[in-house]
Amino acid sequence: MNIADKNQELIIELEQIAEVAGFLWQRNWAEANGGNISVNLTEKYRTETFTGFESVFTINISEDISSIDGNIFFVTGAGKRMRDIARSPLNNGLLIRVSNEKQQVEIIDGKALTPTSELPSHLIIQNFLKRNGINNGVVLHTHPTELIAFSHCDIFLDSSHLTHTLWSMIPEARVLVPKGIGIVPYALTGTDILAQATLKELEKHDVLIWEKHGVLSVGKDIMECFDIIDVLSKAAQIYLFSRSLGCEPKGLSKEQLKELAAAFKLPDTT
Ligand code: 2HA
Ligand code: ZN
Repeated sequence: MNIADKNQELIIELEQIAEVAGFLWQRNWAEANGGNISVNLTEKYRTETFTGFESVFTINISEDISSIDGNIFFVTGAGKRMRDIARSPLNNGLLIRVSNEKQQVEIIDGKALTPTSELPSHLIIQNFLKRNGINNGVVLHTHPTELIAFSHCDIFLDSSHLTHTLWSMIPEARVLVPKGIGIVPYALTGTDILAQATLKELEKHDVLIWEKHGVLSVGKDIMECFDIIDVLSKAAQIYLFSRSLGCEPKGLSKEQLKELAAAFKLPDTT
């Protein structure tokens, strides 16, 4: 049986995931198998459609993830392309159930795929989101060219400087990214070190740059997670275009940023 047949809410979520995967590819942020996605679908999945696990996949993470014990997720498959996920999410991603105690994920629907190489980061972050009251957590990781370029320049590896530079390029950046951008120092992809460093930054921010690698955003809605990266990418492009016109962009002034923060009732950190 196709697992989606009797799960209308699940189908809608999978369609949204597919749409965003297509955006990532169209934006040129998803070369080859770049990027990965997880979405907590526990509230959308109708357990009466469950017909048994296909297989299990052992995980090896130091963190306790008991907040998501028994939760059900869509995760992209290791080595799978966003452009293929856009066409067919369940042929290029998996439905999994987490077992904290057994240190494994049980595969509900996987077509013999392996979960994303960034599974440790995804599960630790999903556990953090759940603990903070977000039942339908989303973790979106992608490779936006301009933002990665910024992370190759020492001056922009300062979270406050990067945040203020990008906020000042376009008002929407200030409004859509009120907590600014965190920076995670370079660490090998797929490791617990990267996951732990990411978790630390998520205490303060909803969107992070993984130095010389990519961007990760979290939230409760996959479209919003995409929007946040999209607006930051636009801000980065404006900065670079101004520089290529031969000038250092003026940016919104401190007063203009303060005015925006007041108008949109944002925390005033300018
Ligand atoms: O899945 O982007 O970070 C490929 C990656 C790893
Ligand atoms: Zn990546």
